[in-house]
Amino acid sequence: MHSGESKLSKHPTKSPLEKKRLDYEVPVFPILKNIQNAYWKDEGKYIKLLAHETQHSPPLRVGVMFSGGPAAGGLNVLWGLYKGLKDIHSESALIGFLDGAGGFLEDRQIEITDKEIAEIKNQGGFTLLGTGRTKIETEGQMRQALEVVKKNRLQGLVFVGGDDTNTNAYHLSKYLEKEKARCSVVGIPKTIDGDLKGGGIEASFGFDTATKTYSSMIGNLNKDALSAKKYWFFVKLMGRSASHVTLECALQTKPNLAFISEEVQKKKITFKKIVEMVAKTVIERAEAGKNYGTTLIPEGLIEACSDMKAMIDACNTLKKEGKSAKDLTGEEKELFDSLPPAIQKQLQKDLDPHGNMQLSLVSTDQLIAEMVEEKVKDKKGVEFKVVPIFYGYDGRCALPSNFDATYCYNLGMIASILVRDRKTGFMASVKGLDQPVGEWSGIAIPIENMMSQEERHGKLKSVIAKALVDLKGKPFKEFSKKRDKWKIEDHYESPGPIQYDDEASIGFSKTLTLGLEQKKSSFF
Ligand code: FBP
Repeated sequence: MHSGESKLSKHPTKSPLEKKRLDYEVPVFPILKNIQNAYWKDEGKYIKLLAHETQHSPPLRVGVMFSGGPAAGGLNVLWGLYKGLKDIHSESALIGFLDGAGGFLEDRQIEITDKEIAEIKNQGGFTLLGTGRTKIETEGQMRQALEVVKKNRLQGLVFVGGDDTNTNAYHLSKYLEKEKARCSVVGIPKTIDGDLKGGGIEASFGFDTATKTYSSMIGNLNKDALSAKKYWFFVKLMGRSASHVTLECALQTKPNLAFISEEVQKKKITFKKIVEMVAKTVIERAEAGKNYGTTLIPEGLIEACSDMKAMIDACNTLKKEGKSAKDLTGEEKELFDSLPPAIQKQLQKDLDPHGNMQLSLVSTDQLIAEMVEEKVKDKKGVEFKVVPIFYGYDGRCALPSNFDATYCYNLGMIASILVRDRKTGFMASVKGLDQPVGEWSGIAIPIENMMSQEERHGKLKSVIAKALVDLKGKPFKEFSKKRDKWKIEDHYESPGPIQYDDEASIGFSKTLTLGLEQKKSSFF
């Protein structure tokens, strides 16, 4: 057994606020206060925790790993899982695999004990274990996984990740079942992008903290725009496929412009048209004496534009064939050649492990800025000075909001009960997130129910589809009703930094997206 050195020891210091956050007592919903009384009731589409008579369980050995981009609250999943396992039996053990599935397959691990837990409570990042984007997909990787499970005598394996991770967790659960490994595989819904939801998952963790962090900074930019009155702030926001982050930040801060990739794609808006739309607003605001403003741009926007998408797809295909953008032809070549050299370079970077272009590394903010500048430079009265900004990595590892800290701790505890009761292929979830914690219910969703068929690498595969912004949903409707007013008039709002103390009001506030979505009647 390889054992990894705890990464914590390399970061022994904490700021006063980080120290204070160690003492934040996370509330749990009532059933978790006495975990030994909890049992699962089948509700058809999901199973629900209810209280019953006490059950005793032998000690459990459980492995856990993070996967994909970090998201605030992940360390509280470890804390909740550890607490749940110890409540089930004081001799239970939690093994943390290092650097994601890559470290798991190589059996690089640490045992998580009271010492580690004392340091990670309510802290930001995935620091204790690290994370990675290795996937467990092939037959060979499944076999390797089985060996690690057997070697460590694991009764449970908890995957903290997004749609892809949970998809693979499901396939692994089936494989382990087939091999009679008696190890439960459980998923925890994580991603700041907010695109793992639906089917009983109300929100992925990390979205709350990330959007509050970005909105706080966008709010500051709004006030700067209105004070100095000389800059346009073009803010690119993370969210590769879905624009939930941009939509939430727009609702929180009321910028002059915000694009939603799903709408752009549906209306088949070209990149050229986007540039024209921004230029038009810049000119109209200049006519109103306002040579300043804020614009929000989702990371996935360039892929949502039909012309850019065709060019990016052509670049990806060439890359997979060992060729380069020099080999582009026709309209794709024309578009590629019209882009600034810095952007051309970014578009030619290596693909990510999913075979996608790394959009977080493409400066769409800069690109739109340069193209708009070209369009408005000779217009009378327009003084266009633009500051391109990217908010993404800045919000993934923030100190978790009270909401994420609490949600994650509760999710970790729910996962421990799933393992105890040998439930495999389930994702832990909480129902009633828009309600006070005392009214939350612990549920678990069979991952199989979330699966649909998608073409991956030319073959049909069962996967969890990403939850994109619903253009008929309340959050988008609210935005589209108000956005025209925000364009020329200044309705800027500044939500300020995340609050930790004012528990009753601001401290436990949820995202506007969650509030608006939960107003709808049906849960599924
Ligand atoms: P996950 O889906 O893994 O949570 O990651 C989401 C994300 O934050 C995207 O918005 C972004 O495209 C991606 O991570 C970039 O990640 P990295 O540069 O760390 O690979």
